[in-house]
Amino acid sequence: QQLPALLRTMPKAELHLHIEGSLEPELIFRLAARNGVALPYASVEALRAAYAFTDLQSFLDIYYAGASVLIEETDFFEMTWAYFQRAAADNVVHAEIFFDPQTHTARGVPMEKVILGLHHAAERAHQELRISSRLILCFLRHLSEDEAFATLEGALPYRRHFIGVGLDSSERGHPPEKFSRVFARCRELGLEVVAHAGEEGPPAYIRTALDDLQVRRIDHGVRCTEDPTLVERLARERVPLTVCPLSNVKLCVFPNLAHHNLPALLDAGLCVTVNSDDPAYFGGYVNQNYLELFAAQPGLGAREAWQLAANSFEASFVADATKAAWR
Ligand code: ES4
Ligand code: ZN
Repeated sequence: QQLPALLRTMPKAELHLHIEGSLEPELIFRLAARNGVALPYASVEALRAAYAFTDLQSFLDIYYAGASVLIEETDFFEMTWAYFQRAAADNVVHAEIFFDPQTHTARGVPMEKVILGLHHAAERAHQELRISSRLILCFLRHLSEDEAFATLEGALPYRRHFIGVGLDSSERGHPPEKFSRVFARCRELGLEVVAHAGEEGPPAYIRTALDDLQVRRIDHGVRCTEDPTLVERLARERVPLTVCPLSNVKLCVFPNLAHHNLPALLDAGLCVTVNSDDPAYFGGYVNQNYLELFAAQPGLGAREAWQLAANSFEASFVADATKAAWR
């Protein structure tokens, strides 16, 4: 079996990973006990049994409940360090990691504990695992733009610890343009900008993410194929899509991996990448995404594997000089 070995061992970048989505049930229960947080689930098994999602919102409800056990800086550190060890096992050499500060600050956790916990894990991963990484602060789109501005304000003392901002949480009814002003401010500050769009939302949300937010990448974006003119634009402008195959199946965006449109996106000449999104909830880390997708799609082979890995580096926010050194 040469193809699985190639998928496992090829160096790759991961560009769409919510760190709170890497919290495994065992760690959730350990932190709940340590912090005295009550969980609405009796056991690890009962929690795992609840991971049967019907759409994005049914997942988010459980994801925010899981994140409620994170209180101290060391909790954020332990979660992030556990992710980096998994990433190293998957030959991830570079990771751009989303975090959702509002999920924590709303519970009274100081911004400093969130960001420094993540940052110290990233430093250790660089030293001990040789993984480079960057942090991307996500605004929760079901909250207001004013709350996003307040979150940005609270994070600016730690500006040097994150390279960009993103937009996540409930997509339908919360179009990108709701955040036009705060994204304009972020761009002025020199932050990279990305947004989830076209996961559950319509292709129109991908357009407004590009036009109104001026994003550099689209997270998910799989519904672009409903609008051929938009697909042409994404190809022409080489806007990367950070696609998450197992996530899309778990959230019922596609019925199974054999029906996933990633091959069509590649054929259309898009800069598609493969990522894990919320690996503790969706059935596996990045290599599992590659392995299951390639197993389900006979048209995907070594050529496409190399293309996807190359795309992951092309789409990353590291400087071009670093990209040249990777080659
Ligand atoms: C997310 Cl899969 C997904 N979509 C939107 N927001 C999210 N936050 C964490 N996972
Ligand atoms: Zn996501």
